[in-house]
Amino acid sequence: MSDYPFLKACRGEATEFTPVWLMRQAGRYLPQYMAVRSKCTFLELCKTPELAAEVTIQPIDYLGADAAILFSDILTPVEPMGLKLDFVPGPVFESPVRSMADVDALRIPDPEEGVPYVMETLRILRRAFEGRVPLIGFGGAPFTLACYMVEGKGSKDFAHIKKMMYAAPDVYTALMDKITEMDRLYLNAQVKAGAQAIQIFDTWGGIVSPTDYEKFVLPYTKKLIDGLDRSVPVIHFVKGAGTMLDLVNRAGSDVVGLDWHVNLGKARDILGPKIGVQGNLDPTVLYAPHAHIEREVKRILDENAGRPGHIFNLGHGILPNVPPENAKFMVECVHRLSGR
Ligand code: 1CP
Repeated sequence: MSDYPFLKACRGEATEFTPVWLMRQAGRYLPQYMAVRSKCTFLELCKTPELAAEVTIQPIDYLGADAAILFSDILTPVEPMGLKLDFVPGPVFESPVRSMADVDALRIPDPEEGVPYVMETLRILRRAFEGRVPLIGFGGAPFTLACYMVEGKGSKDFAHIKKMMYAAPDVYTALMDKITEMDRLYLNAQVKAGAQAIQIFDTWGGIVSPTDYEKFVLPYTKKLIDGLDRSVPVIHFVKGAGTMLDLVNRAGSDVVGLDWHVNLGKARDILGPKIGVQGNLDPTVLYAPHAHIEREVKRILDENAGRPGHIFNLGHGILPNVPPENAKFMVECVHRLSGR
């Protein structure tokens, strides 16, 4: 089933309409999700394949999105490395990684043993979706995973990870090497379990200067992508990287994710005709009246100007309290306005 519009667009082939899905399309804005989530914790949900599969399917049924994304978190595979993880609701590591001894203590488990529930969820989903929508697996980019592992939680200034980068480069390098290897095994195991595309989320890749991105972030993402099973397309999303798309492109993905700080047409000119793009609607637009949502969808489609290799998406995850019907209307607009 390689002729799903989403997969064709990933490969740069022409499609009858522009495929669309939403980052974080399963989640708190959907009452169906809250009904399942009210009976267990977020981690229990991720670790129970039948429930994780159920909430993955919800936005496909409701929104009519053209691709499904595994329900999990970028941090689930970090827990079996030996770091106790909690969500409150953002992720928290009890003992952050700060020294070489901390790095040495991290394990690189076989994904089928470390995160069997992720692999089982993918197998259930592949059976459930066959002939309907393709299934996206995902992971965090090494740098974004390192941000959480070193800070211990989200951060505004990321002082701990930057301090490690600048003042203890040997510790930073050892940590990044270990995370990159874990990620490579994890994502390849997802492909083996049924993922038909892989998305790499580098949510914090844009917090460093272009010079530091090239030195401290890019080499690891590139090494990761070079080591992936390329029988499936790879999407690489770096938030806040609009000024360094040439560097992001060097990591070697098939598709580059775009946030909303960059003009899609200009981004495509920088990336070149062989690279697909995914994005780039400002997520807050889903709070706007329908007429405004429709104008913004049209503007982005116009910026793409019919070039093949465009996947419509938000520029970052869907926000809480978005009216579900606005998300559904957005998907409808993309299909209606791009139909050719
Ligand atoms: O209580 C709850 O229900 C938990 C909320 C929640 C959910 C629904 C978290 C905690 N993670 C998720 C699911 C999730 N996370 C998906 C699901 C698949 C989908 O429908 O798209 C995905 C792809 C992620 C990936 C993820 N987690 C990223 C990368 C993408 C992004 O949004 O930037 C990041 C940075 C995380 C960390 C994380 N997990 C949860 C929260 C609230 C956060 C963000 C914390 C922060 O801002 O630092």
